Amino acid sequence: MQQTLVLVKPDGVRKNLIGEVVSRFEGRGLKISALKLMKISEAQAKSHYAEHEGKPFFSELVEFITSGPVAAMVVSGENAIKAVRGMMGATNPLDAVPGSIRGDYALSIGENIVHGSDGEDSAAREINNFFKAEKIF
Ligand SMILES: Nc1nc2c(ncn2[C@@H]2O[C@H](COP(=O)(O)OP(=O)(O)OP(=O)(O)O)[C@@H](O)[C@H]2O)c(=O)[nH]1
Ligand SMILES: [Mg+2]
Repeated sequence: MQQTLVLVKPDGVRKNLIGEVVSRFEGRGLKISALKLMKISEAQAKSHYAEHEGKPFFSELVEFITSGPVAAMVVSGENAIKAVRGMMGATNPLDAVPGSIRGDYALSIGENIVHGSDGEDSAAREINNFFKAEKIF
């Protein structure tokens, strides 16, 4: 059993894709263990994307992820981290296969609909960043 932090990013929320994303995970057999709509603060965004600090697109990344509400969720199941990453598709939607979320709904690397933790350490850190004091079912 693994838990992973998924965000439907502001572009996904604007495109009314929260239900589509949740439905794909549930259909696969993964569980939604926590879920909320929220606006990410600048500090929380910088912490979430700390690994990218110093890269040329960092400020753009923080600006985008704070540009509107996100749907934050904890997704649980066997090998949930890898399963979710596979369903999201490649970072650059132009490389994401059709049938993946990014391959079906995005065209631009800066606006690629979803985030999913990339490993057990980042999942634990990110879940703590978003659901610190909250119940995870
Ligand atoms: N503009 C721009 N954005 C980038 C670039 N590389 C990555 N990003 C953005 O930064 C986010 C985080 O990058 P990564 O962690 O390497 O990619 P990822 O793990 O597939 O995506 P996340 O699940 O969002 O973390 C990506 O989802 C992109 O939106 C880039 O070269 N240019
Ligand atoms: Mg990442």
